[in-house]
Amino acid sequence: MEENKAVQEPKEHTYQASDIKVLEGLEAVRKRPAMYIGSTDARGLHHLVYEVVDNSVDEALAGHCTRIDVVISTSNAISVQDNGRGIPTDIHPTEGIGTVELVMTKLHAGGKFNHDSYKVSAGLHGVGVSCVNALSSELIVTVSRDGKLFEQTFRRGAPQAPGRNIGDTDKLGTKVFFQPDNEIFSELIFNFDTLSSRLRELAFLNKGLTITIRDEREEGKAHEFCFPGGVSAFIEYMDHHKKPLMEKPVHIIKEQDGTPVEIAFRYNDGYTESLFSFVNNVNTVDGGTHVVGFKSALTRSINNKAKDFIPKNKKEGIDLTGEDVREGLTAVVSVKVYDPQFEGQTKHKLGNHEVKGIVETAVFDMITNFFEENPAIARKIVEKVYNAAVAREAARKARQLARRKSALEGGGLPGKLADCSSRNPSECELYLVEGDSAGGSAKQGRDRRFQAILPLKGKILNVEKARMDKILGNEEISTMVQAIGTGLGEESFNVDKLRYHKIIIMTDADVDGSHIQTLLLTFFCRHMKELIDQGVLYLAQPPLYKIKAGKIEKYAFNEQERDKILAEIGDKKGIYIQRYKGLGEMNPEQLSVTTMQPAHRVLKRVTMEDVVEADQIFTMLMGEEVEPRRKFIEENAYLVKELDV
Ligand code: 28F
Repeated sequence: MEENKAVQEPKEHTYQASDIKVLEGLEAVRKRPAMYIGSTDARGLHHLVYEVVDNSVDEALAGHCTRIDVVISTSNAISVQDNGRGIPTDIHPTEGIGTVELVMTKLHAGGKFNHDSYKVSAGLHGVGVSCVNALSSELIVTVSRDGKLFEQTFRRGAPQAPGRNIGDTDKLGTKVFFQPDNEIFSELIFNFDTLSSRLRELAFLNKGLTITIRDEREEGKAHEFCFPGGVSAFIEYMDHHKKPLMEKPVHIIKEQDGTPVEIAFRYNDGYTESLFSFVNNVNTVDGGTHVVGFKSALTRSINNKAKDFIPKNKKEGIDLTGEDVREGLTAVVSVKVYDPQFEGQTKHKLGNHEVKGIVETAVFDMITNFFEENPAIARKIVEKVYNAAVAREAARKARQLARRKSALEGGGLPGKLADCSSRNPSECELYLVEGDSAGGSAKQGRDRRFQAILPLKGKILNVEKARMDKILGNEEISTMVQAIGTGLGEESFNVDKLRYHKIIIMTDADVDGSHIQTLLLTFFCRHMKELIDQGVLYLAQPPLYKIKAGKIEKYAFNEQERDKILAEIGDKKGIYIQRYKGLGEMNPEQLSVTTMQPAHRVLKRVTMEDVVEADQIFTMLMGEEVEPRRKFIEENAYLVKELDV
């Protein structure tokens, strides 16, 4: 056949049994992509990049790759390049197809023999780069190895031809270019910051590995990460808004019984605990045995040390609990496990029992040594923990007193709570309403069968800067905690006692309202994070505008909706637009219809998508340091359209 200059016809490719199996495998991925990458929205799209990068990180873990470069192209295609050994380009001895094709088309080929790499087999991670291939309209692998440049192209996972040498090179490494398939993904635009923050995390977790990202869609937009300090640098990054109690984080790097353990922690003068944990570089948001091991070793070693610094009589009856030793602590726990077993509905909790003991042993020894070598720091930590314990005891007594007091006054529920009649938590909702006037309207506009109202007067305490005893001493917070029913603090928080399966924050759409909203979110994030994880917490979305024209009366929740309604109405006479400054401007009926009735209202669920970022933002906005807050406001002020003055 005359060779067609325009398109290189694919050479005849004799399909073997294994090919059919491979195509069936990739077909399965294309049929139900969410089963493999979780979703086909922005999260799933970005997960493609992490799958490819994980293979390069694996090559770095094996000690052969020192650099990974990621590029976002103008067409939102991604290329990832590493300087590892390069995927072998021979014909695989047992599979009878090229090794490159094997890695790119076989599910769970995993890029390496699993017994010698820390591939994560559970959860969304480790489905293998073959899924990326199946979900890409085009994917090109280029391998530099044995002096040759080898390339193979795939379309929606199917090889277009056997791979072939296209030139010579003196480099080593693997490059994967892929264009996500617009037939699969609802979102096709990559977010630079999302990718950058995960790449930064990987650079912290793999000390010394250089990872770069460049965005060809925006000239000069690029980041480069390399942290010889590893997780210790991670602590300094997360804590840079906080005042440290000690100069350098405690950094533990140990291979305990064949399990690499890397831990860093540092105390600051605040009261909140920020603990992040990883298994094979995957963020275990719900902790697990590695975290339990770290916590028990830390508690034990500090209690041991306390005997040296706290006089017997002062120590009487005050034992330092896990909560006390973690006040003001920022820590990162990272372990590498061959066969990680994940638990929990989100697969973000490590279940391997043996890891608890491994981490506990590694940490206890190292902390005890550290305290021996740094008595001044040990003393500072013990004193801080002891004061936390004393404050906790005081808070416990305050709670007991309050409980006794409210018991004496009859009924454990706060007077200000307008409770609902239903006793079935799963259908009940609690509205936390800013101000008594809106509270009044909400009480009148609610469905009293399943909607409870708790008016909050003015600003609640900024818990970012407060210790537990002050938190519980705050009237607004203790009222809210009593209404919610779960109790507070590690010792007594019990999600089974939750009285409402929806907690809805309803504040004015002005500066004060958003301040109260942020204070409430800080409180829930710091002290009732499980409610956020369980998807219980929501933000009410009151309307911003009311548009009247004759008999027409419509509500708009943002400028776009307002303009759309105005366009629909056209240029009739007598159009009346009201911009709501606060909930109090609506009568109960309006508030009910626009913001409270399930049939009409819009609720925004609060999620802890990226705990590191969230932690940063809360610390910066609510913490002690003024400078970072000023900088943040300066940098983001342009986002504020209509500043209420
Ligand atoms: C941009 C994405 O995928 N890098 C990779 C390697 C290196 C080896 C390898 C990969 C098939 C089953 C062995 C090289 N030399 N970057 C990447 N780098 N896969 S993926 O081997 C896969 C073979 O197991 C490699 C010696 N051993 C392994």
